[in-house]
Amino acid sequence: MAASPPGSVRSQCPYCGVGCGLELLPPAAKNQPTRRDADGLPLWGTRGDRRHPSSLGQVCIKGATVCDTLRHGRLSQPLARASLDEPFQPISWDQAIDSIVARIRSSLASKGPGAIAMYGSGQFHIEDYYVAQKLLKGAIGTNNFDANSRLCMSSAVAGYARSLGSDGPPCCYEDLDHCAVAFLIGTNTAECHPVLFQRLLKRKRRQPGSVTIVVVDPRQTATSDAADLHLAIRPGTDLVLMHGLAHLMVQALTIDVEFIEESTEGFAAYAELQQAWTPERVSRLCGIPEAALRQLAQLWGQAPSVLSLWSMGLNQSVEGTAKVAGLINLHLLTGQIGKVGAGPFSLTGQPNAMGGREAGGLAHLLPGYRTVVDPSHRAVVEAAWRFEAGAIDPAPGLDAWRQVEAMESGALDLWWVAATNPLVSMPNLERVKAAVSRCPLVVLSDAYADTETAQYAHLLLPAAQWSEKPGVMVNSERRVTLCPAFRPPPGEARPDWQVFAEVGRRLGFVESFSYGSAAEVYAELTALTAGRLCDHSGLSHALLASEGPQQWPFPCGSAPSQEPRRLYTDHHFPTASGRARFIAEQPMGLAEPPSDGYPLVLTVGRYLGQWHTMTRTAKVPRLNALHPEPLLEIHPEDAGPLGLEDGSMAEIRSLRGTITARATVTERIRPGTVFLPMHWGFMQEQACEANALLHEQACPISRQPELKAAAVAVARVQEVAPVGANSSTSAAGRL
Ligand SMILES: Nc1nc2c(c(=O)[nH]1)N[C@H]1C(S)=C(S)[C@@H](COP(=O)(O)OP(=O)(O)OC[C@H]3O[C@@H](n4cnc5c(=O)[nH]c(N)nc54)[C@H](O)[C@@H]3O)O[C@H]1N2
Ligand SMILES: Nc1nc2c(c(=O)[nH]1)N[C@H]1C(S)=C(S)[C@@H](COP(=O)(O)OP(=O)(O)OC[C@H]3O[C@@H](n4cnc5c(=O)[nH]c(N)nc54)[C@H](O)[C@@H]3O)O[C@H]1N2
Ligand code: SF4
Ligand SMILES: [Mo]
Repeated sequence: MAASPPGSVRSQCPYCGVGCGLELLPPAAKNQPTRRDADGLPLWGTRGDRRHPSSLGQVCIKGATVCDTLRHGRLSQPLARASLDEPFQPISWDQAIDSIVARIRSSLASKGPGAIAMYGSGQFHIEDYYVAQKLLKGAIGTNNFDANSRLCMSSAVAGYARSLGSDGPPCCYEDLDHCAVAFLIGTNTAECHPVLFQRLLKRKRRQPGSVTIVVVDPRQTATSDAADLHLAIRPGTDLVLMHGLAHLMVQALTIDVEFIEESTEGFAAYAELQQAWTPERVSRLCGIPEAALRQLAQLWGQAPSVLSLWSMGLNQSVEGTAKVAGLINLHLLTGQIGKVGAGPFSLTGQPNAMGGREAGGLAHLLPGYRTVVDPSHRAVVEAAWRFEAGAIDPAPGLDAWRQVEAMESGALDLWWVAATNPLVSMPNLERVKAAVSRCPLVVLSDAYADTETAQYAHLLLPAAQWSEKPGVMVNSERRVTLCPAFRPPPGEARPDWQVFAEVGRRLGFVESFSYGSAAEVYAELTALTAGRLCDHSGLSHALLASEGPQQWPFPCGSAPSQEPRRLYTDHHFPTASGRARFIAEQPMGLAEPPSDGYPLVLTVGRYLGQWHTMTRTAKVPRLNALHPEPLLEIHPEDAGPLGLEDGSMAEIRSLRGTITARATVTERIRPGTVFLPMHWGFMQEQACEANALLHEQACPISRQPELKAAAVAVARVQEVAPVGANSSTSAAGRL
């Protein structure tokens, strides 16, 4: 291993939920060419941190280029305007915070706390998340704090809680080295969690017979290219597939009767439900050969260990929670949980979406995996925060989409958006634009200046981002990493938690919000997790700095260790009975199935080299070169009758809008399904607002919208637009 140069810093990558360890190399380090950033400051170098147990020195192209994104286009001072048609003017932090506090006070007096809402992000550090909870749920008295995790992980959160009694992925990355079957469903791991995928591939290359990779995705992807078995199911039919697998495994008696009897409940109802899901019916509904279904059931049933990995292909659905439960059912049926190489493992999207869950960062949660509806949970948190009993509202607050609806109806006075870009990432974008335009005060805390959401804000607050503020992040395998500050923030940019704390103090809660450092904030949070499943109480900034990243549970007094920690190895679950629950739910299918007028299903996802709304990755020429433009994937059987050729421009229409994109005609997608990337918002030169086409219907339990499917029609655009002049609904929305 190359020795660490003096002054190098260890941190976690601030992109995906794999949470790889990075080693940041100071600009003056030997062998580093001196490159400079937008301000002429020397650039830090990046390499994988070999001592980080989650990634063992590996890093993907986004992690490797993160330092190139840190300076360009930053917001460096607070900016304000009275109305959306005026230009922004610089103001001081004092004035900015005064105007927020004045609005909160006037809203509290006229409408009550429900007129105030914050929409945060899995890209917050855990300290940002925590102080935001305390401000909204404690000091202001509204649970209207939600995060973009609602669009991302909320079905996994709800699914784990329903089936196992608590949120919290039970597995470790090390399970990839031991599983006999890797079941990848609704995840393009190769592009979205690249370092994990490479770990699996490397094993497969070294010992080809040791693991069988199964991928379930309506598209052929870089992930399915490595699969032994790829089931290109019809979008939205995953729960049908899972019931079909259960049916076959029960029939073949490849189930774990002892585990079912001793560690689960609800089996009878489940066994009855899946009787109807015969292989013939399932293969017809899913649009896959019956032989492939049988092959998979046999594989799973006979495997000594099955590890399932999933992400948005399951979560982003009107039956997202049922799909997650459907997958967990299969693990309970076969006893594939709480042991090495096995378990239902949701891959977290963002670098700290996990930490957000632990800090209580959704509208129904409180810190320490607690909920607002539980009186004893509220009492513990109120006491810890030293607010009066009853300070926390017992009703869940507005989730992401309901915040939009509240703006639409005029119920919200203040919408504070932080570390997310909803004017690209929310569904039904034209409706979002109209709703946001009605809100009297829209505040945006962002690190970058020209985001789509900034075009709809009145007040822009410059955020110090990763590398400029110390804080903690938690990755998909429950590993907690300290991310130190090693560069100065630009201009007047401040850490988000400091801004939230300042608002709390100016509202009169001086003592509750007088933190001296991020370490103090973290210490307060860890105390609130003591005795809970997500126990951080033995962790601190100091311990993480000296001992390196640690997995939770880490109760007070735990010895630091690199040994993998798994949950539920004793087969005892945090439900009332101590047993895990089978959930018997009938599949419902898509909220908006294809119809005569809109005969295709549009699905929307990601490219390897771009991160969400491109505020960071679009600043790296190497990443842009990987994907020069957004492309509509369409099968030749669908493209042919439309006269659509490879490379021609297509118009894509849904009930909510019309956009254009260049078509790539490919057999890699299922006939009847088309695909667009989510990344290119209306501020991009090649705007392609996929989310203008999507509807907002959501899972009734998790409230996660169905961002993976909407019915569309595609037509050929007669005039081929020159590259860079890609028109879209966006033009109308651009201010
Ligand atoms: N490069 C890159 N990596 C990222 C991100 C990024 O923006 N860029 N974002 C991060 C975040 S926040 C997240 S949440 C994750 C997301 O990670 P993934 O969920 O892996 O990514 P997506 O591309 O959104 O969707 C995954 C796959 O679901 C498939 N799919 C669509 N409909 C269905 C269906 O009905 N059933 C099944 N089985 N599959 C379906 C799509 O074809 C797609 O290939 O990625 C993280 N990593
Ligand atoms: N159709 C469709 N839509 C989707 C999805 C999909 O698969 N399909 N995926 C959904 C999912 S899973 C997700 S996670 C969302 C992601 O969607 P967004 O959250 O909207 O995407 P990002 O571009 O990551 O936005 C993060 C913002 O935070 C800023 N930022 C970075 N660091 C900091 C910081 O420390 N502080 C502050 N204040 N700002 C910071 C960045 O500049 C950027 O503007 O999109 C969702 N939308
Ligand atoms: S796999 Fe994810 S966490 Fe790891 S370097 Fe790539 S983007 Fe960063
Ligand atoms: Mo996500």
